[in-house]
Amino acid sequence: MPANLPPQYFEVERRLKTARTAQEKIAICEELLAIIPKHKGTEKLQAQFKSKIAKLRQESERKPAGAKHGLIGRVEKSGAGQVAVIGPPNGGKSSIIRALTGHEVEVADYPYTTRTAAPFMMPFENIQVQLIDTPPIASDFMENRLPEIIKTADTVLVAVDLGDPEAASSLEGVLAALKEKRIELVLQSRTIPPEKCPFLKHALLVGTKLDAEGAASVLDEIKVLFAGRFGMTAISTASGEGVEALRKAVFDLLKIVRVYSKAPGKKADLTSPFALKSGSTVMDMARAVHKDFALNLNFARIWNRGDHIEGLRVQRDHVLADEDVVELHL
Ligand SMILES: Nc1nc2c(ncn2[C@@H]2O[C@H](COP(=O)(O)OP(=O)(O)OP(=O)(O)O)[C@@H](O)[C@H]2O)c(=O)[nH]1
Ligand SMILES: [Mg+2]
Repeated sequence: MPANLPPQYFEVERRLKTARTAQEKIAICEELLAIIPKHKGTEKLQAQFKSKIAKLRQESERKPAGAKHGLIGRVEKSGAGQVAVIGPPNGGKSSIIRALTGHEVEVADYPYTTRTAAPFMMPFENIQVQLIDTPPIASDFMENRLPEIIKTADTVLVAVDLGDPEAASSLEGVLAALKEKRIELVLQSRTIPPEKCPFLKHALLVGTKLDAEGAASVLDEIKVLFAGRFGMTAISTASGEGVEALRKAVFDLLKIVRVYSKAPGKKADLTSPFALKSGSTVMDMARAVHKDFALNLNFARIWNRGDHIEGLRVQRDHVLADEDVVELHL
């Protein structure tokens, strides 16, 4: 079958011959990939460019100088939790982050727009959650340092492009690529034993481009195929549908409680909660406030407007609930 390449392809291809650095070559190959018409006759050519890009990326990452120039590495944690947003090329990862954080994250209609992992803060009520935008994962390629980022993140969002009729297989491709790195994404309600901690990660699927043609049926298909394996929510960053629900879903995925410290006789500062792991006790709260509190803690009193609790006296091992106001007594 003829490839039928447009004239623009040959113009860009000429630049490839004179490109010197790996980064330049990668950028040109990506441009070519975006130009190549997608049909059976160009499958081989597309595959050649994908593998060329993969090799160039590995080559450029091997050079120590690369690290100084923004290649990805661990992202220092900040805020109440760290969430890696991962997924296939062009799947809408950066758009999710842009919608949730309001930052000018780079978004474009060609694959491999995001080259390096970068953190952005998402406000949720009175806390900030750190979202990491990441380079894409394809079944045959993943940035060298991406597995480390996923392992250190608290939890994971996986973008699923609902505008792509092949979304299910590209999701399987992402999961398979992670499996090769011994990372398994699991349902958020599953308990992860401590010894499996960096390798098993709670994840939520985020269907993107809900406004795209055929999105509703792709969403149904993914829900059926992955039922029991993952929870799923869907958004359109174009119309704004589902964005606020996703913000809350990210908070729920993190499994944290927000608790406020209060001094006896004074009001609690409800603007700056401590974010503790769900299941944390009064003792954990005391440790977070100050080590002396933990050493000398006697009991605590708790208020919770939602649960109609008023100054309830509790012991050190009492498990805290979201929005508890805690008065520590030494
Ligand atoms: N119609 C529509 N298009 C969307 C939506 N979200 C993202 N897009 C488009 O999808 C394309 C890819 O979006 P990105 O957010 O850059 O995707 P990405 O996964 O970060 O892409 P890479 O970084 O290249 O892997 C862009 O053209 C976006 O405008 C949406 O909700 N609706
Ligand atoms: Mg991106």
